[in-house]
Amino acid sequence: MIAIYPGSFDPITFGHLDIIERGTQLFDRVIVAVLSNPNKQPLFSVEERIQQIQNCTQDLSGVEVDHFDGLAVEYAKQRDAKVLLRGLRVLSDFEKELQMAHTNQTLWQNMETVFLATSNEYSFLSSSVVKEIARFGGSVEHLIPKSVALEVYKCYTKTPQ
Ligand code: COD
Repeated sequence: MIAIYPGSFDPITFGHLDIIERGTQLFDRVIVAVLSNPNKQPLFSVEERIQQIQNCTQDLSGVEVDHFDGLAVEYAKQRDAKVLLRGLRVLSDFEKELQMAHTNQTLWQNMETVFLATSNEYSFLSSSVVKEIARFGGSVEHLIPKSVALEVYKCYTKTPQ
């Protein structure tokens, strides 16, 4: 079975990678799908994010990285996938994610959403937290892969330590 893991991944974090890795234990293929028309201005272009995710998942079998525009449900139909994979960290995630899952089911009744609970150590982690720390000159190498951290530092002109 194919699962789509849609998201912004701006940038990819160890929390995302944990969900992808665990997803590969459950599904034949996990398609990591980067949204390419976000409302907010991303730090990295879609191409940069795809490259970053590909580099970080190259040793995992059953992972594909792609991008999509518009509705996740339409993309899932195109890719012949009936599952959206999502991660849950805190109660506020649950409220937002449940609303999205219900909305998606009104758009396509076959669309199932599978939620994976975050691993404890990543329950606080988001791309926004990473950007906030880096913006103020802090280190983020414990939160995201080193190669991605170097690119994040470049955006904020931080010299790696
Ligand atoms: N641990 C576990 N899970 C995590 C962690 C962590 N530390 N960090 C993030 N996650 C999970 C998030 O909960 C989410 O499930 C997923 O990883 C991706 O997270 P982000 O932040 O990179 O991406 P989002 O949540 O901003 O992505 C939102 C979408 C792009 C998927 C959504 O807006 C979308 O589908 N847009 C297309 C339009 C559409 O179809 N909308 C829905 C119907 S209205």
